[in-house]
Amino acid sequence: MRPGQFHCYRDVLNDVRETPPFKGKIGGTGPLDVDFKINVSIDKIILENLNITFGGHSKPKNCTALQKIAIIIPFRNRELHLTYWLFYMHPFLQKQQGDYGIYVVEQHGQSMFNRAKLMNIGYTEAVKDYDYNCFIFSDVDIIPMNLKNLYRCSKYPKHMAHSLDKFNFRLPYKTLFGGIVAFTKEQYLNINGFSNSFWGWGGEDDELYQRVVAAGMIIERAPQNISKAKMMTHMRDPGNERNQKNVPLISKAKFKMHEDGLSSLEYLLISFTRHRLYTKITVDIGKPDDSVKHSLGGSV
Ligand code: UDH
Ligand code: MN
Repeated sequence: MRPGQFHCYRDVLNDVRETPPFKGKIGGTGPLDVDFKINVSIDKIILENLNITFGGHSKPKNCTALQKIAIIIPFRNRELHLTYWLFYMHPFLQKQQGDYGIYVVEQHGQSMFNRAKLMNIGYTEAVKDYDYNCFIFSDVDIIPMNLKNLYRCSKYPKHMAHSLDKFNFRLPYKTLFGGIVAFTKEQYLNINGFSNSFWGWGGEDDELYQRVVAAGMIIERAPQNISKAKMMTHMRDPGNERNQKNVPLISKAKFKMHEDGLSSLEYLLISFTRHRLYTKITVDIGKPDDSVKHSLGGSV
């Protein structure tokens, strides 16, 4: 911290819930009007966020942030959703005095989507890029509706998408841990990240919850009234069909977590490009059979 600088307001690692809501000049308070019908364009967002440096980084000017936050977004073919996300989230994160960078991890090709593996890749690439200590893994289509919903890490892994318009702002089941989750570096390493074995839609978030529990942690959720968020409505994407075969993997988390995750992550980096509003990481992650081949010890 430079002499004369102060820690940012509301930014004490492990204790974000204790601090009071924003006051005075630091951004706004309370609800945001999130609307997915308005016109948005990348050029307009750039003009409205001139403080952002290439790769989609920003840090507060008048204080030193304790948390350095990498936001990891799994991605394929959702350009419009990403544009809305950037439109709402850059101002949001700056108002929250975030020292943050945005990483959009794009799965190359047509093979079955693997959201969880993209998260692990985002983590792995982000730690090489900057001294991050907090990782927020977010779907591209969910926008918080209240500035008090802090994009920060906490004492325990934090679930940040428990109050979605899609579910009438209620938690559909207690162990839901999808959409947006926040982990400190330590917490994420502690569970060896996500499983790499979930291809297609579903289950990887439930398995992540099991890892957290198996590692002796609990999950945190901010109060429901400040955690409201909107999800853009969409159809299921081609190449991300529901995979019923994933279900049995969930209960095995406890036994598999140390061999399936960050420690076993394999991918081919196709490109790492700093765009004006985000860093795009395009990767070839293989296809479901590849991992079977590996576990059988090479070529089959
Ligand atoms: N994602 C992509 N591209 C894809 C698939 C998924 O970018 O082709 C990413 C994106 O960040 C998305 C996230 O993965 O927000 C999760 O996928 P999802 O949004 O499809 O998951 P969700 O649970 O949708 O929201 C389930 C299917 C909705 C069917 C609704 C029918 N009424
Ligand atoms: Mn969605």
